[in-house]
Amino acid sequence: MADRTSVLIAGAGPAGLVLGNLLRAAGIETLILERGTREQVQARARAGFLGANSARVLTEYGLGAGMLRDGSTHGTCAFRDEDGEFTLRYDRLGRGEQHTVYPQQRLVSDLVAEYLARGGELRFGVTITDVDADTASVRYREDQGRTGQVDARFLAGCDGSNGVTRQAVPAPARCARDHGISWLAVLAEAPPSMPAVTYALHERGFAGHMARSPQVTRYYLQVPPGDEAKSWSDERIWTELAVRMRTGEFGALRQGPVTERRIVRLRSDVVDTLRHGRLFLVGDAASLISPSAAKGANLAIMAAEVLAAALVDALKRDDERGLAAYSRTCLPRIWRAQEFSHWMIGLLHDQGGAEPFGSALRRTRLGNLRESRAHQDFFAENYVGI
Ligand code: RFL
Repeated sequence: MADRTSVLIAGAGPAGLVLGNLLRAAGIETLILERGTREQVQARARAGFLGANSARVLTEYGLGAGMLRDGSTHGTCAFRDEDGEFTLRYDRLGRGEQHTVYPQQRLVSDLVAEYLARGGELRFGVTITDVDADTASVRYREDQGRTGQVDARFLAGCDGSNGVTRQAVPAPARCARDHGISWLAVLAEAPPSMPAVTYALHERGFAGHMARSPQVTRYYLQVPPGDEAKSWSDERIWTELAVRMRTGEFGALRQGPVTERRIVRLRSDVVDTLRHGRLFLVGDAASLISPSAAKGANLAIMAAEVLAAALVDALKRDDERGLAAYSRTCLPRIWRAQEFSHWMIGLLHDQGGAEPFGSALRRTRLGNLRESRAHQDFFAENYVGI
């Protein structure tokens, strides 16, 4: 016999866990099915930069204790290129907002604990294999091999960009771009080397520096498409970072062991209707966004809040207007983040001598950001906001 619940949530990432917590706070019955183990989910180091809206949602719904205790606020970023370095105090530009830096794995651990404390049901090691958006039912397979079915009133697809729920959406409803750029994403057990997020533009390719905690720093290196992470030894990473970060001019990096290295292809896509029958897509399942502007987890939290309010109205007050408007409410915000993320890709990468026109445009965009208050306000508003 099938299990029953009010809202079946596929996936225990930021999207599924924020949604689950908000629904539990309203007393709604939920079940989260998650493919990974609890340890795997709580160890997945990805995002770190939470925008102002994310910090508000987490704080307002009682999910922000860890973030407020151990996170740090950032309101400055720096750009380096052949013309030197300049710093933007984005917390004094645009809407005057700042980031809170709190590693995603810490946030996910907090959200799992709080969801369980709120009486939410969460099964790890369970892979959803089939989704029926019209009847709101899923079939699953447990790691031990047992299979089963859950029937729900509503389904929330929070299973990421490679999940199964977005496959229940017809193929033509997707809009995608591969930017043809790859990054080596590195986590190093080394304190941050600079007080701010630093974007280094260099003829050898982009390099980025982002604090994650007082002991851990994320670095990015643009690498040729098709490159493999295993060809980047610790030594090669630090040598290349030193060149692109122009350490001779700006000071050495604080080095430490590299604990994670992986290739990230810069790709973006948007599913153009986030509702199909009784299925609602949230987070990366709704829209994959390149990490160039650190928006993915922030979009996930934004949509989770919108969907939670709509589901509460539907289930408690029999009012489905919020559900009917879900796509309309979220898509403009998703596209705005996509547009800015794409703008950042243009700012951070060029092909040097191979494409001099593009290179000159890139330098001009950076020059505008260096000199024009209007460009700086545009940057600040989009960088922290959604
Ligand atoms: P997630 O986090 O991918 O979670 C989906 C969950 O669904 C599970 N799952 C399934 N469960 C059951 N059955 C199935 N068939 C399933 N298929 C999948 C998975 O195991 C997983 O647990 O999606 P969610 O919740 O939408 O959250 C999205 C964010 O994780 C993502 O957008 C961000 O990490 C993106 N991102 C960043 N976002 C920011 O806002 N700020 C940042 O600073 C930032 N830095 C980053 C990033 C992403 C990165 N990578 C690796 C692409 C840095 C990097 C390097």
